[in-house]
Amino acid sequence: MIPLKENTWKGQSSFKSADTITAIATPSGEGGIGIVRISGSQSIKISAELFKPKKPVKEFKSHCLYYGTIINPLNNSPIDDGLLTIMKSPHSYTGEDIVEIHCHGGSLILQRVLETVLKCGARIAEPGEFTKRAFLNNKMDLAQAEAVIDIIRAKTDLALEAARKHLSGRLSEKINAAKEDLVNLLCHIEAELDFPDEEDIGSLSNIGINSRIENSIAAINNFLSTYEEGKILLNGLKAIIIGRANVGKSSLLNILLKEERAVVTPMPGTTRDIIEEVINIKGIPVRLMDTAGLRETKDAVEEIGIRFTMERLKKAQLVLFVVDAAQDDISEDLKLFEKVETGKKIIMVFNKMDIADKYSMDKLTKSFAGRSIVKISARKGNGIDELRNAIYLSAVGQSAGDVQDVIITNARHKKSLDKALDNLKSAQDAIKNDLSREFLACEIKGAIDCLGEIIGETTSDDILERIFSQFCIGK
Ligand SMILES: Nc1nc2c(ncn2[C@@H]2O[C@H](COP(=O)(O)OP(=O)(O)OP(=O)(O)O)[C@@H](O)[C@H]2O)c(=O)[nH]1
Ligand SMILES: [Mg+2]
Repeated sequence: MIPLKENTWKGQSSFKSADTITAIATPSGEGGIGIVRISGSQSIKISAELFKPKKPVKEFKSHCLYYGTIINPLNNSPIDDGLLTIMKSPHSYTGEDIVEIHCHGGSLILQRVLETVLKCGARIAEPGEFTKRAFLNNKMDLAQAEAVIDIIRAKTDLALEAARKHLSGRLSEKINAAKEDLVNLLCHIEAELDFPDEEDIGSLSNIGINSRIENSIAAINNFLSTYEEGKILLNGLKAIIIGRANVGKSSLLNILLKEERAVVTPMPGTTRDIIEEVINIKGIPVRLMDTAGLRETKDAVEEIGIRFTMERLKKAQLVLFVVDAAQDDISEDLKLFEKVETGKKIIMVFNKMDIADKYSMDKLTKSFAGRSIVKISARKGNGIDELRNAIYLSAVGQSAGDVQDVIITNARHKKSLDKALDNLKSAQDAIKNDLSREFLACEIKGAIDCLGEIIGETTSDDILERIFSQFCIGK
């Protein structure tokens, strides 16, 4: 039987560290309240030395707040008045005894409280060490621990919602379910290999195995299909405004921004450089790029601008392809569209609707039939809400603002899912080529390990180190 991997950090039983750690848990700068956090077996003993309440600290109930004076135990001089709460093991964030000292939120006062805690025997926590301890004490898995960073760093409502769902364990549940299906399949295959004569086990046909692998591939593809959307929720959407010269690209940027940011003139070739601005569409930051109109030109500066436009196009996630709806000849727009259409999401923006006639409109509509089309007048401001909505929908995809049950936002998770998919495809090849079931078992095991990496069961120690080092101190 091939053993499944397990990381060496995490033992089978509850993790114990000899050190009691401490850090300032609130951000630097001035604030009403600042918190110094202590975690570990000595935390209650340490707090009893420096906190002087009416009744002794050792009589404090867990999860209650007590008022007292924080003192320097060397000379009994007061440092600050404050509140203290104890969260006894295992019912705490780290699973260890945690003490939080709430004092006034000035950097000097917090520093003095921290120094006193250190003098009483704690050591300063490394970045992410509280969460690392929570992970090692099985209070949360790795995907949940990563969600803690995502919550702290969330810049949009939707990113926050996705991170909250990960922290609640929804992602881990789904990954575990996908993993469990493969573990069951592997057990059956290995039982057959180990006990070929045992009739009770029942033999699995190649077709049966293939269809179970197919189901797992579909489940993994389902996760992967949410990644593009997940990246946008986390980092915002890069949208590029593209079109022939003079179609109204800069006018569109200005009206979306609600300010006269880009120069607009009736002369084709006005914009030379890329103009980049961020707008907020229903909580999603959209980085809009206005570009040089694309046309044949002998002007060296304009030519450079056009080259920049094509380079930026590669990096954009959404193209707003602007067409002048009032013009009769759209042959150049069609040629340009062919160059731009590279599998990216495109919204066709028919501009200058205030002066467009039925003839030119019919021609345009027919040429771009089946595309997502929004009709606007950048000059009059018509159709802009519809365009904002279309941009928003292209960013949030099918969820239309309701964060799906599980959405992949983390590049590490995507990589593990990709690897699991490769393993399962190799397993299918092994069936197709009639290779021995050992090969098959090995590939399925590889896929199981990759899924285990996401929740931290099979993650290598250096990756664990790297993940927790991204945290801030005090979390
Ligand atoms: N009637 C009408 N005119 C418009 C509209 N939008 C833009 N224009 C005019 O079209 C001309 C070109 O507008 P721009 O926004 O500079 O066009 P552009 O695509 O950025 O042009 P380049 O930077 O040269 O590529 C200006 O005279 C605008 O006032 C519109 O909705 N209706
Ligand atoms: Mg322009």
